[in-house]
Amino acid sequence: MGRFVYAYFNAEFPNMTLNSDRFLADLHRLRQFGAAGVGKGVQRVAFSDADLAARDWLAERMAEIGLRPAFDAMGNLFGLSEEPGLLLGSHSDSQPEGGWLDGALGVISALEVVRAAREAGDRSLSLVSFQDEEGRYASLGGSRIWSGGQDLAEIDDNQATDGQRLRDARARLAPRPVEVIDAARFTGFLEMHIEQGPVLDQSGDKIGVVTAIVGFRELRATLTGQQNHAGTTPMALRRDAVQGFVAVAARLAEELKPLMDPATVFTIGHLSVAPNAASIVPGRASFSLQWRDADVQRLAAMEACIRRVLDDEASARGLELDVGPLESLEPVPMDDGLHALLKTAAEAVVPGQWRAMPSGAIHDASNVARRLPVAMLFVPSIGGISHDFAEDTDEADLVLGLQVLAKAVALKN
Ligand code: HGY
Ligand code: MN
Ligand code: MN
Repeated sequence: MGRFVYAYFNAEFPNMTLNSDRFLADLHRLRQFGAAGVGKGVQRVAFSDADLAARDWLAERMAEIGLRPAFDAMGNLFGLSEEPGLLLGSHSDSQPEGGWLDGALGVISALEVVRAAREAGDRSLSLVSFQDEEGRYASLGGSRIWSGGQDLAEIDDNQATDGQRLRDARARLAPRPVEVIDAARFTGFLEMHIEQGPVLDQSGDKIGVVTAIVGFRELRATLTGQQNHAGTTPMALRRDAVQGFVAVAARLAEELKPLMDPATVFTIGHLSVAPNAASIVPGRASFSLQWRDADVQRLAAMEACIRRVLDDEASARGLELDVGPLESLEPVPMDDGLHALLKTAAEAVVPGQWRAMPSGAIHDASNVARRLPVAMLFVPSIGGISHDFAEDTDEADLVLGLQVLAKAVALKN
């Protein structure tokens, strides 16, 4: 696969040469930071050694092309241009068992487009790698704080599942200087991402132009009973936290159904049992409850059902119930103007092989939309797999996505 030339649509920057070899080489280089498992998996959770090393590498790439690398207090890394203009990017942290493209594709495609644009003389494009999009401390944490969705002080004591607090993780940024990055310097945000679902893979379409990003709700709950001997404690006297969890999970599987439509999702993805020993009646069960939909009424109805079932089962079993703060993101429509640019660009690059579609995953664009017009495009995920070491996309499809992104930038500029 070799270079191809991409023409800007304005006389000022006659030709932009995207280099697909360079783009793919950078993607594979980023994958090395936290490379794990078989194939192309990564473990690059927010503020880990691998994550910080990857950010330092990205900062060097940004400086190399004349951008000013700048961290903010949440560890978001920006590559700032001399002139106002579009912001391109995504995130470079990963899930605990993640794929090589989730977030990374958006950052590296942005790097290639900005680099090629600067080589053609355009100094208006900036790029960003947001921090903690994967919610190790707070879902979409970096872009949430940057966009003013919450104050840093509200989440600084949040703990990762290993107990580390965000404030202690952020301390690992030192001695890197941090600064406030003003959204006013940007005119809009474009994010390329893998679909992370089956739609493009099954349809054979090459590009998804996102119409809207779903709404998101998450609660963390803990049921506390009585830890005791598994042999001598009669069943009738037990206050077993795991049995309480099992009852909650079983009831929600039934009672949420009538509230959901085919696109609604509900996930219990995290469960920890204490003390987690075969001969001890478990005293504590902590778990996550996460649900997503495009309709806020439906999200609210599901929340009411979840809270009711938690209360019912805790009191029926004499268990203490602690429920953490609700994490929420409202459904976000894409900016009409930028969305139209992406559709025009997709039709130019892959005529008839693209579709407009909603995003079932949440993305940094959900937060950035508080401050800027945003739009997103997807490339296919093989087998619809993501948040797994096996996540992958054909390199030819990655390059098509890069072309569409560059085309949209050319149309915008
Ligand atoms: O969960 C999400 O949708 C995103 O991949 N963090
Ligand atoms: Mn992502
Ligand atoms: Mn993800």
